[in-house]
Amino acid sequence: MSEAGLSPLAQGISLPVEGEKYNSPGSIDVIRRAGDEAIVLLKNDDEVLPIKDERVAVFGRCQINTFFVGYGSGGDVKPTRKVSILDGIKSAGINYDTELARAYKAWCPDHIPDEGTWGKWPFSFPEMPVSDELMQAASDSCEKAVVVIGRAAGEDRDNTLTKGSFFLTDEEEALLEKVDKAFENVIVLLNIGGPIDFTWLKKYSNLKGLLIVWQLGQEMGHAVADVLTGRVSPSGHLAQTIAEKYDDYPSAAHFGDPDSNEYKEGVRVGYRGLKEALFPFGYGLSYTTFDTQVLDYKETAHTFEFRTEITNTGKRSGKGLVQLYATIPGYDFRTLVGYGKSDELAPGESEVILLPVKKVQVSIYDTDSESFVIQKGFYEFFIGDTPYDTTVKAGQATVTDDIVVQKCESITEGSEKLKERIHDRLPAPVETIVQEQISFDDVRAGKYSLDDFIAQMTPAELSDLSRGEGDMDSPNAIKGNAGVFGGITPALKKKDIPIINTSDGPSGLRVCRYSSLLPIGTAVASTWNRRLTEELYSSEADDMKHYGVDVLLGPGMNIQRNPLCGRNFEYYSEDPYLSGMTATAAVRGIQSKGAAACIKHFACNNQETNRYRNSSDVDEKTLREIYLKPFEIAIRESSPKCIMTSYNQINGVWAHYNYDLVKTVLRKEWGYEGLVMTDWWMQLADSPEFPGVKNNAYRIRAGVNILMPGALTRGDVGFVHDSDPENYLTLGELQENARYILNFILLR
Ligand code: BMA
Repeated sequence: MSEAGLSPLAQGISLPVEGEKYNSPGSIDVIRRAGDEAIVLLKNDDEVLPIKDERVAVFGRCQINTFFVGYGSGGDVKPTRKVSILDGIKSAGINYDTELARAYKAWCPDHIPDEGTWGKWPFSFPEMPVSDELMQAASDSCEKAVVVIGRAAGEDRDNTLTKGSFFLTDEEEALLEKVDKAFENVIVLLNIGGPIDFTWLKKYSNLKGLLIVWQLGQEMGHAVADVLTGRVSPSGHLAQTIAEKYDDYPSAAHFGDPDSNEYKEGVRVGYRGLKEALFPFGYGLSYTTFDTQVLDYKETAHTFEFRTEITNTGKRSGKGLVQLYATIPGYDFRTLVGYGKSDELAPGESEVILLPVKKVQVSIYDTDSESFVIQKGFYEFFIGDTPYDTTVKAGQATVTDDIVVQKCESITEGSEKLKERIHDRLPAPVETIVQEQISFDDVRAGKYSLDDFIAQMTPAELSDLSRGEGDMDSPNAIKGNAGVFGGITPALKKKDIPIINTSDGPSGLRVCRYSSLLPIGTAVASTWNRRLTEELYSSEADDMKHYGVDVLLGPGMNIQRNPLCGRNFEYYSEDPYLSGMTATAAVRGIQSKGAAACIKHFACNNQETNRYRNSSDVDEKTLREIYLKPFEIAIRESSPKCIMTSYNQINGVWAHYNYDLVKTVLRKEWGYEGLVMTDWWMQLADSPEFPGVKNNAYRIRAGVNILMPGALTRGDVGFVHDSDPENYLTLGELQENARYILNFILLR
């Protein structure tokens, strides 16, 4: 985003790193272990993997120019080191073709990939042509070939259906063809942030090994080598479907329109809309094999409980995964309702894994009754390696009558009903009863109530409290911060209200200091390991503590609706349950040391094209069962202290103006008490229900507490307020808004 007058960071310019080389204690180790467990083995014919003592020829320039993370606010992290795939192969002592490596090392510096500018980053890098002589020499001295293919996309940068983005380039295809002719054992490593085209796979008969190694952060090369050498058996499983071809994806025909996208596929996202796939959701091979039994199953008032046992039935140690799927009456697909990752199991070793399923997890949204209902009918549960695998029946249940589990209010009806709701629910103002001037410290000390304090605040002070200081990289916080709020004016400072600082991002702190670069979100989800995920993000919490960062703007957790979405690397999965549970673990890790997580982007931010203005047009059932569900799970399971509304519109209403999204669903139905902030900057608009109420007044009426980073530029009219709610924000609304902000600061 480049806007005259905004800070370099706000214009997407990465700022230089300062200060000492720092890695929080244990971060290097947990980042590597998360990388180890994220890698997904898709193909291993003739047990071509792991590499034993064979000599290996490594092709592909991304062995050197490895993609460690995607682009944008989630990728601008400055780690103390970045271990490339070749570095990892070398340090693991793999017997690799040094002549070939030398050729790549000589070629790459002369063909430095163009870094690009904000939103124009390269999806891929030019590939080095390999001469016949070099290929011959390599095949003469090596038994196996490894080919690294790299891709990246990001914020403001959706993938495109072109060669070099979703499709392979001619050079990449030529390289694969040459290698496939020269070697009998070919292994491909996909250094990617999300699914690409796989139609090329069947062309190469000697391609026996296929690994998605993702973008694994600073320790990437070591994690890749750990799996290549068999130091670790791969245990990653797909968090999204890999279809035969792009057009198979249920959203393929309704993605990427700059103005609006109707989610015509409804709930049929990913595996829910596909009877089969090239590599299904949940799929992942190991160097060993596992068998899972159901030891017992019982139904209680509110749960279905499964006790399972997973056994390593192979010859190598490894971690196994138990996935539990349910059939739900009325749906012709099975739904993920539980999963558990085992510890490292030696051959023959077993582990009992408990899978408690809350009955509400099999409820569906009934539009007529505006409620979540466990429908009467027959439910079956299966343990399987994908939603299509019904090998092991785990249990069944018959529900004799519909059970309403949550009464809701329709949030996609017209403006008139919304206007009534808003009118009926305007919060009453808080009267001033304490004459003595109260400070925020007095409230902290319990001398006065928060409402006593708020009652003494003027409308101007309340207004200033509801916005950030103005721009990113505030001088009042660590260099490179994303902006501050709280005591941002002399009047608010005088009241002892502290400054709260925010920083990106989900894969590491985006500050001008050395901090850990973690694996990307979808790689973390591919571990299917909640304990490890929590441990990983608690290492980022250490960085936050070390640098005094109050709020992490992450995790990003929108549903991966379509493989072209540029921010899929940051997000977790196509499945609401896996997304919600991974986010839950991440929030627990981030908040484990007192800092705040800010889950984002609420909601339906499923494409980057025209992200500030496009509208995600979604029916209510789909909205609630798929796109809001991960946020609901994370809020109910981990109480994130903040949530960020998304840039886009939802059914024509911007998220940061969406009363029903925030006050009806988030506050009223989910009981969320945390802080709601906008994404960075927001569009100006008049309220359709109250045309006199516009911009920040419209935002606060919708319940979005803080405008970040706060710039009152873009012609913002600021606040007006009166006791005339038809045309003005009321004092009660401003005070209620302040209560959420000050409660957040109190409870931080
Ligand atoms: C916006 C979004 C958010 C990010 C914020 C601050 O553009 O990308 O995800 O947290 O900027 O950098």
